[in-house]
Amino acid sequence: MPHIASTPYPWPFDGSLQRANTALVVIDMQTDFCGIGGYVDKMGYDLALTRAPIAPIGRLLAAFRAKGMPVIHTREGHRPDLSDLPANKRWRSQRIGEQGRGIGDAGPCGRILVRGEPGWEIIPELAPAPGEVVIDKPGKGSFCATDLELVLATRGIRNLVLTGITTDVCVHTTMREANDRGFECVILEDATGATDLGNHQAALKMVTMQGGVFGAVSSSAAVLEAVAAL
Ligand code: C5J
Repeated sequence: MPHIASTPYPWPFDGSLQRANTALVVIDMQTDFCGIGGYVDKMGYDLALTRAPIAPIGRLLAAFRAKGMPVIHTREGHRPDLSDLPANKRWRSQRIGEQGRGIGDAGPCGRILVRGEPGWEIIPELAPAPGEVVIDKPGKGSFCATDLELVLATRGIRNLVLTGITTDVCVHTTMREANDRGFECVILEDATGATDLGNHQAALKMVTMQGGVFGAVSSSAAVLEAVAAL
């Protein structure tokens, strides 16, 4: 049975690793999270940490596309009228970096995390290919207020290979939401990144507790090897 080498168990749990039932999920690889002048940059965090997964994700995208396997991208962002931006989310975002400038406000890459603005776009290196699903989400998780679950059910996708940024926020929230819905998840240590290295490492460690409480942890190399054999 095909497996991906991972911790704390070979993934997926039952060896049902097939081209059709396994999707690469690329979370929030947007300029606002990893580009110069974007939200994370203006908050003062180290962009090298959130840019680290770009090359591994690029290799994974090429491999999944070559095998005709499903690829799903997500974007965090809000309507231009901010009607889907909770007041507390906006208020908190204005407390860090350039004081008073947070989600919805104008920045060097347009209005921060607002749909249609340059900073909200997925970075060109990892741009979705024609036909790939793009999920627009107002929250940290990819299932809240989106049609992701319906898309996965319609396509018969059960296994999710989770990549993107940030490990401890949107990737972790998505992994928890997916796990609770019965999806089999693996998170890739070198294809994710956080605004803080310690948080990245802690988020990965959390997954491995209790026999794999949310799924498993692996690497892009292990996934590439398994996908090549499918
Ligand atoms: C955050 C994300 N950290 N994509 N978003 O606000 O992780």
